[in-house]
Amino acid sequence: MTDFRKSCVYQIYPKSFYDSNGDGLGDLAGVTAKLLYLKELGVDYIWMTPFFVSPQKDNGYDVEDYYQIDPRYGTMEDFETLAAKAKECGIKLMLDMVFNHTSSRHEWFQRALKGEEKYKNFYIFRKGKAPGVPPTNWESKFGGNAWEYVPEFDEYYLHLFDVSQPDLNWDNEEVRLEVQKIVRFWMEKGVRGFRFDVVNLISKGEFADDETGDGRRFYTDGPNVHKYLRELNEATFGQDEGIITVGEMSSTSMENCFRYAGQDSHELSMVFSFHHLKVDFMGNEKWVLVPFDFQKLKNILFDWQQGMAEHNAWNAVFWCNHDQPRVVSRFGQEGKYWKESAKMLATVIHCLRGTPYIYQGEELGMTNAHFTDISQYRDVESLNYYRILQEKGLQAKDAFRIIQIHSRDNGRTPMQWDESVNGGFTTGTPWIGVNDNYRTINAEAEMADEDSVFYYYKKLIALRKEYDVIADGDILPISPKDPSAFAYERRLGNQRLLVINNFYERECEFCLEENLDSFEKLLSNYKGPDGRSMGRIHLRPYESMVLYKKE
Ligand code: TEU
Repeated sequence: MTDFRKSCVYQIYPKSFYDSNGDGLGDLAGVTAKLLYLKELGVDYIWMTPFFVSPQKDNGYDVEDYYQIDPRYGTMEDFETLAAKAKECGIKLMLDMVFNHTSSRHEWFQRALKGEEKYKNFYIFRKGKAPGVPPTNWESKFGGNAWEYVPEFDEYYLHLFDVSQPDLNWDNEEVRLEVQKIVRFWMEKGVRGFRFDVVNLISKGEFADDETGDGRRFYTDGPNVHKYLRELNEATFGQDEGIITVGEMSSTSMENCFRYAGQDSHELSMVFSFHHLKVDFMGNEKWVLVPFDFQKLKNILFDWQQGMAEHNAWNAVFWCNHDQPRVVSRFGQEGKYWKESAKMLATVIHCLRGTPYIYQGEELGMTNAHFTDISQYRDVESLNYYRILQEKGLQAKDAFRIIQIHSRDNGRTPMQWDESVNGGFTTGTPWIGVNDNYRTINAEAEMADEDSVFYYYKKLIALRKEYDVIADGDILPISPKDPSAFAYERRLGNQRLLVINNFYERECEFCLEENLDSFEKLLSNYKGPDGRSMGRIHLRPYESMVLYKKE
């Protein structure tokens, strides 16, 4: 059985990974072509975001047919080749399953629209409160009211995301059986992992107006999520111990995650939660510009680390994915200390208790997009909010600045392979612009430099396999209120690991009740001697180190 505690998952956004046929879109054959790169990095799983047939309104998170590969990404044969070749490289596949909603083009929804009761009952149709007034005031995550009116029925359907993504009705057993069939189909194709998209939203509670918010309290971690997850587990992946699962949990609570990812709860192997990535929001409001709150970041990560450990539940740990800006631009820096800060951020995450996830390009220190015009953006959410912010009275340039910082497209620019045109991603016209810095930040250059961010990630992945304390140890924050340092200890029996990071460019002094000189240094982003002296350490800009001792 794979020990997912010692594993590392690498996320691929196929559309932006590698284009094998010059049409400007990455594809499955492109992933196959780069397997040796991933093997060199040392990852155990690749999670690929959806490549099923889809109108691509939300880049594949709007699924039209769960059993077919979208021709833009290739064929079933390409998938089978990828699965076979990945296996030869010792890499397992994790697929992304979007079951909270389908595309409005899915046959089920099309038949629902034709008035077939069976399929109307696959979705959530409700009468309005009054003529022209939707059933509730809930807001869609992509902006606007979450209900769309269908004149033929004089009813509305619920879409927590885009209007083209109607929510499925999980209270209908037929829906749950269809979902099981799909999971089994991909298990039979050799898939060894599943990521379930926004899976804590599948069970809606009461359909009532939210007087104080956007409605999320009614449908987040809803009444039957645990029950439905256990049912899915028992009927599908739970039959095979080697399969790992991760649930994407939107605005979840820790108490619920104890159960979603509890060792004995028979739901999922682990969870993604996002609270630590809202520290540059204003409350839940993402579309504002505020500096990140370092203290809050530490508090949230440490609370989750310790809480989940106490309840024998397991985290996925990560900074980046296809919905997030690039972490080096967000919490590190792109300037003089680009490399040091990228490595420091990697250390913070990879030594935590949980399974680390790397998002494509993160291991190269890829940065935000730096687009200069709204026409360069592709993401439905960014385009919607650019409009909404202006409707709310912002000047176009101010709305644009917010999009530049928070857009999901920051993470979706093509992977930078080499210094050739388009960073070697495609010989055609890329579907979204390549970041200009590909001439300096690219895989080829980093693989030729043993001091690169790439090799640093490789070392972190290997350390987790070598040192049980990283996979299995307890977690103890060190001086959690320190204004500059992000430091913690991992402990397992007589093994101790100290992870000390300066999160800022300013130098700092850090003190511990400990003789640091007695620890062996396993890894650092600076070469040569460091500033340790008994129980004190002087940390240089973004300095990061992993110290180890067996007592
Ligand atoms: O994302 C869920 C989600 O709610 C967020 O990450 C969301 O994109 C962000 O909060 C908006 O600010 C998942 C997928 O990862 C995302 O790509 C999809 O668009 C979304 O579900 C709908 O399927």
